[in-house]
This record gives sequence, C-alpha cells and structure tokens, in this order.
Amino acid sequence: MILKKKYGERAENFSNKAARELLSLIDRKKTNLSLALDVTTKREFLEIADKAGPYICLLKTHIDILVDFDQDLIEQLKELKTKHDFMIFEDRKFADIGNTVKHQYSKGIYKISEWADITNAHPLPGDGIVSGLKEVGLSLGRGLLLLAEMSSKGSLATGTYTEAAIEMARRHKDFVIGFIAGRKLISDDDKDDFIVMSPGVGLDVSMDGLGQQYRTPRNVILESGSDIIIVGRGIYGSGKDIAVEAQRYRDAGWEAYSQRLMN
Ligand code: 5BU
Repeated sequence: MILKKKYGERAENFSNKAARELLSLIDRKKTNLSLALDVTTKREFLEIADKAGPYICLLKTHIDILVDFDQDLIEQLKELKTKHDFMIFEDRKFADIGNTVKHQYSKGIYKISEWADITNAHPLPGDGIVSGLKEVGLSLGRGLLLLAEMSSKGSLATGTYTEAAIEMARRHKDFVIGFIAGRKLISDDDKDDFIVMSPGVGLDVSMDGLGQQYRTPRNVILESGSDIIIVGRGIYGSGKDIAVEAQRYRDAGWEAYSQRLMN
C-alpha cells in the first residue's frame, strides 16, 4: 500500500475545516489513535479522557450512554480538548431522513453540533441524510463520516452498498470528510481524498463475544491503508493502566504508518 503524502500534506486536499484541522493535528502530535470512550459515568469519562488525552488525535464519544450527562460534562470535555490538543467525534450513526437528523444533530439534550467536530451517518436513507446534516454542520466547520463498512461480524455494509457510500461521499465533498471502514476505499491516484477511520482494533484479543472483530494497528494501517485506528476496551478495559495502553496503541499506530511511508 503506497502512501504518497503525509497526513499534514493531505490537509490541502480538503476544503472542510474539520478535516484540515484533524490532518494537521495528527502530524503535529504524531498520533493516529482515536480513543472510543464507552463508559457510562461522567467521572470515569473525564478521568479516562484526561489520562489518554496526551496520546490521541480524536476522542470518540457515545454521549447518550452517560447516565449522568449534563452541560458541565461538555464544558469539562472542551477544557480537556484544549488542554491535550485533540478533536471530538460523536459516533452518533445518524440513520433517518434529512429533516429528522437535522434536529437530532443540533437540538435535544445533547446538541451534538455545538461540541462535536466530527460525527457520522449511515448512507442507508440516501443523500438527504447528508444534506440535512450539512445544513447544520457545514457553517460550523464540522465534518461528517459515512459508514461504508462496519467491523462487526455479519455486517450488511459490503459490496455495492460500500460502493454507493463512496459515490455519496464524492457528491458531498465539502462536508463528507471520510469513512468508517476497515481499509482504504479509493486509490491514492484518485482525484478525491477521504480520511478512513477503522474501529475494531485490538492487540490482545480477536473478538468480544457480541460480534465485534479485532484486527491489529499493523493490519489496519500498514496492510489495509486506513488512516486512523479507533480503540476502546483495548485501552480502558478492566485493570488496564490507561496511559500505558494509550501509549502502546499510539506507538503501534504510528509505527505502522511510518512503515507504510517507507514502502
Ligand atoms: P471497542 O471497545 O474497541 O470494541 O470499541 C469500538 C468502538 O467503535 C465502539 O464505540 C463502537 O460503537 C464503535 N464501532 C465499532 O466498533 N464498529 C463499527 O463498525 C463502528 C463503530 Br461504525
């Protein structure tokens, strides 16, 4: 897998503010690690984010699993973002018609568009989902990822569905900055550039008993040409030292990228 350009150099391929910032941040901080922070209390959430913060480019949230969510959590999250220099990705997986997702993105309790630099959507409903989210997010400098593939066993997002996701992204290049997928989806010579983020990454286990399937940072970045590894329980699983594990995944992800550059 040949990589022609470094992360930072690719920033110029994007008009989207979030994409440009993320690619520059990855280069500046030398980390392609995103932490999937799936804990259910505010205390754990902020504690882990603070410990892993120095090693990540992107904090991935599922804000609706917090049992004690409040506005103060968002204020503290923003402080950690500045303190550690990372961006925020709410893994909301929007999946409805444009008019509905517009409200889900900007309103309700969470007001995702106010604090999440990046969010994602299933291409399933058609282009309207992107248009609806774009109405809210583009002027705020936000970026969207389309779920072109999923890491779970038996995922239906394959073949022509994945191809259609790529075509949808091409039609909305100003707002769609990339994909959730397990591999690079378009060639380096393509006129369009997209950032690929891969969940289902772990160094110690191969599955979780509920359909999740894990591959290593080397598989994902070096062999499959993805750009960002998303790691959750591999970092904060029971008994783990958060900073040690975050550093381990950061190093593995960066090593895989460095090797890809040399190829
Ligand atoms: P884990 O603890 O590393 O298994 O967490 C993986 C995270 O990535 C979790 O937040 C999932 O919701 C998320 N995820 C995923 O695992 N697979 C996918 O295809 C997508 C998201 Br999309």
